[in-house]
Amino acid sequence: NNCIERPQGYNVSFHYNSKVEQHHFGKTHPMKPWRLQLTKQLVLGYGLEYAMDMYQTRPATKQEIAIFHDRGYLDFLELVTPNNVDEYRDEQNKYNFGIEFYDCPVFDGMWDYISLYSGATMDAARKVCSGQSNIAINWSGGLHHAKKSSASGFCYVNDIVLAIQYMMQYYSRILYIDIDVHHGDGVEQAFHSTNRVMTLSYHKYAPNEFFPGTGGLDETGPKDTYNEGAHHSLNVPLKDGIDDHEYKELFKVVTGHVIEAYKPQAIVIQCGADSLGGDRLGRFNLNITAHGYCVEFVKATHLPLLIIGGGGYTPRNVARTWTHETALCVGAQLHDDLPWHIPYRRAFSGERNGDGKLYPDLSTVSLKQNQNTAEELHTIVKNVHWEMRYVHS
Ligand code: V1S
Ligand code: CA
Ligand code: ZN
Repeated sequence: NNCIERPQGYNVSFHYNSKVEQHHFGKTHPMKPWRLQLTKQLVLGYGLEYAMDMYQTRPATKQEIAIFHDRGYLDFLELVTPNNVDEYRDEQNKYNFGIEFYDCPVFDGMWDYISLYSGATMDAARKVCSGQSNIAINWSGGLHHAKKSSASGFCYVNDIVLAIQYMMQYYSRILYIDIDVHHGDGVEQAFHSTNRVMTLSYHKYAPNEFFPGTGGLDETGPKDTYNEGAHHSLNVPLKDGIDDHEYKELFKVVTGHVIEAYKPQAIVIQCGADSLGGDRLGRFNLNITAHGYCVEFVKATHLPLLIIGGGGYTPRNVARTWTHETALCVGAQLHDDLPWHIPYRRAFSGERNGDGKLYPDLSTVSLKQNQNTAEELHTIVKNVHWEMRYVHS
C-alpha cells in the first residue's frame, strides 16, 4: 500500500454508505447489493483510500428525490412493504410494479436502499459542483431505467437524473455517457427536450429480445427540429460479443466527436459492469481494462467528472472493474495479484473465479460470438458524426 499516493493537483472523492450493501432483492434476483461490499473491500485492500477523500453519505430526503419524481409514486415507495403490498394493488399497476414485479420487487428496507444510493450520488454531485472534487465516485448509484413515476429494470429512483438536475445549476452543458450493456432509457427520457444535457448510451440492442428494447441508432431526440432536445440523444446500438479492440475504438471515435462538437462543461459517466465478458445478464466480451479505457478517456478531458455504477451481475468481476476504475481515477497502478488479506478472498479464487487475479481474461469466459460487423460499426460512427452537424456549443 505504500505505493498508493494522493494524485498531485486534483482531488478524487469516494462516496459510500455501507448500509446500502445489506439489502436483498430476493434469492434468485440478479441484482446483488452485496457486490458493493466486495468492491469496497478490494478498494480498501489495495489501499486506495489513502489517495482519495472518503465520504460516508447520508440518505437523500424525500424532498430531494421529489425534484424529479412524482409525489404519489414516492409515497408508495416509502410506505409499501412485503407485508402490506397486497393493499397496494392499484398503485402497483399504476407505478409499473404489477407488470415488472419480478424485476422491481418490493423488499424489506426498499425505501432505505433507494434513499441511500440516491443520497450517495447527490453527495458526489455536490462535491463536483463545489469544485472540491475533480472526480467524485459512487458505485452504488447509476440506476438509469427509473422514470418519473415508475420503476423499471431493477431501478426505483433515478439517481442520475437527480444528480444531473442538480449539476444543471452550475454547468450549462452536461454530457451523460452510459456504458452499461443496457440502454440508459430513463436518463434519455428525462432530458429528451433539452439541449443542456447530451445523452450517449452504448448498449446491446435487440427490440423484443433484450431489455429495454429502445436505443436504436435513429433515436436521437425529438423529430421536431424546433424542439431544443432534437439531436441531443445519441445511441450506439450493438450486437452480441463485441470485443475490446472494437469497443475501445468505437468509444474513442464516437465520444471524441461528441465532446469536440458539444463542448460539455462537465461529464457524468454510468459505468454499468454488465458490459464485461461473462456477465450473468450481459452479452459483450469486454475485459476489465477495455471497460476502464472509457473512464481513462473521459478523465483525460480534465472536465469535472461524476462516476457512478449501474448494472453488473457477476459480483467478483464488478468488484474488480470498479476497483480498477477507482485506481485509474487516482492514477495508481494495481498489482495483478489480489491482496491476501481481503475478506471474501475466496470469491476471487479458483480457476472459475479468476485465480486470485485482478485482471483475469474475461473474453474467453463468454461463449458469445462477435456478431458486430465492421460495416455496422462504421455506420454508427458515420451517423453520430453526421448528427453532430446540428450540435453547437
Ligand atoms: N436480462 C434480463 C433480466 N433478468 C431479469 C430477472 C431475472 C431473475 C429475477 F428473479 C428477476 C429479474 N430481469 C431482466 C430484465 C431487466 C434487466 C435490467 C437491467 C438493469 C441495469 O443493469 O441496466 C441497471 C441496473 N427484464 C426483462 O427482460 C423483462 C422481462 C422483460 C423478463 C423478466 N421478467 C422477470 C420481467 C419481464
Ligand atoms: Ca448503456
Ligand atoms: Zn445493465
